[in-house]
Amino acid sequence: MHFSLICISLYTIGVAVATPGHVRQPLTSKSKLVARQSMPAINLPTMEAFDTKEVEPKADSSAIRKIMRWGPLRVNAKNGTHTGKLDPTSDAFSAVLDGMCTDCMYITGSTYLTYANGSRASIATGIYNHHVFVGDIGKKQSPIYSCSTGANTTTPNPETTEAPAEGGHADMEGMSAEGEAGHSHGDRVRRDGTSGLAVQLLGSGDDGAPMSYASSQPDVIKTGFYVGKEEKVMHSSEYVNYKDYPQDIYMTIDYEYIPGKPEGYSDALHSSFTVTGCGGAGYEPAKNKASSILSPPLYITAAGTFLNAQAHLHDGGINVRIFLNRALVCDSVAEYGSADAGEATEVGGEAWTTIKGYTGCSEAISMEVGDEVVVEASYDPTKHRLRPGAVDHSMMGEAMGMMGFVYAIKQ
Ligand SMILES: *[C@@H]1O[C@H](CO)[C@@H](O)[C@H](O)[C@H]1NC(C)=O
Ligand SMILES: *[C@@H]1O[C@H](CO)[C@@H](O)[C@H](O)[C@H]1NC(C)=O
Ligand SMILES: *[C@@H]1O[C@H](CO)[C@@H](O)[C@H](O)[C@H]1NC(C)=O
Ligand SMILES: [Cu+2]
Repeated sequence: MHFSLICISLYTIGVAVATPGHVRQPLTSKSKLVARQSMPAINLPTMEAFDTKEVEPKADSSAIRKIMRWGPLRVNAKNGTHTGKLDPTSDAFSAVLDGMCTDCMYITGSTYLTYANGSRASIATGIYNHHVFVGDIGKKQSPIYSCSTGANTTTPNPETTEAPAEGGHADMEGMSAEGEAGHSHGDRVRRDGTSGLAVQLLGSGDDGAPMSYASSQPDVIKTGFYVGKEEKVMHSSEYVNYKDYPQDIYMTIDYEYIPGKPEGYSDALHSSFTVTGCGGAGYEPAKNKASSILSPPLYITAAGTFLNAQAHLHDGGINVRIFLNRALVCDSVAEYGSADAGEATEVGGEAWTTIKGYTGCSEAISMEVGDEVVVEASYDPTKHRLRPGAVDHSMMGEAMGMMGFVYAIKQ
């Protein structure tokens, strides 16, 4: 199981092609779709790689593995001025990443932060990786499921898009839906495959595990994310500096790919189901007792293979389960602890454990058009306290219950 679903991984990023300035994408009657961040693709600078190292592949022996870095990216002192949008204490960066392969099949990749000398920048050194989103500009996607409410999603990843706003800056005004201001996902923007949005390819947040398109059952299916020759790979990220001096860091991507469109591999993408169906992803769970909620039925609209599933919950969450035609097919359980040495485990004087990972479902599951999917998310704030809103810089106390997964549409 090498798949990480993180808040930002639920995004596609709106890269404005024909929509200058802040744009609120069209709302459907059943969904709260709110524009978030913008990034005119046209103005996105291209950043050359600082350095590149080729190392032995781990996930697929036929792949090429590279560790590439971009920077320096200056993250201002805690008491300095900031450009972040999803978190007002963070600094935001975005660029087309020169050197990332195109006309190639991405197998796996992780993103993390380093200093010039290669050592890690992390909470332990005063740097919080709010998120790194690595996207494919130009990738076309078709929807894979619709909501029973009648509003077909127009994206296989209906969770969120960051929609275009001026100068690559997110618009706080767009963040009020579902009460999750300051949190990096949950709202959704309609997209239609022709709008020039960036589709998520790789990425990570503070739980920084790799995102893998590689099937654990290569005899059943081989999967990867194909980036076309005319497409571009970009990043959009935010970091917080807890030190009172600026720090220069390097956005680092460790990834494996196979050049071209390798024989026998299916093109897969990252998507997610949420218990809120087609609405915003955030909701308020019961505060003083265990509770579960079920999504409305979702219906598969593109036959394919579901694999590498992993939950996304907030603290207090227990598990997310997927029922396919009423049968339990995946149960992804949160694992609590301290994610990292140096991670704050005390908030407002109270001990607090945080989700450090999840068990996942790597098995390839075939889904047919018309299949019914129901998502269930369980919270138990008596076992693990909900994430405190005001204290944590990035999250409100609200819950999310999502299952992220890789999906290879049958050709
Ligand atoms: C931030 O704090 C440091 C250390 O106290 C101080 O030297 C610096 O001038 C402060 N910067 C601003 C912009 O206030
Ligand atoms: C690497 O650079 C960072 C930031 O400048 C510094 O704090 C750290 O001590 C350096 N590590 C080594 C091994 O030189
Ligand atoms: C949603 O999509 C499915 C499959 O493409 C189609 O059969 C159905 O009519 C659509 N529903 C709406 C409300 O557009
Ligand atoms: Cu979340």
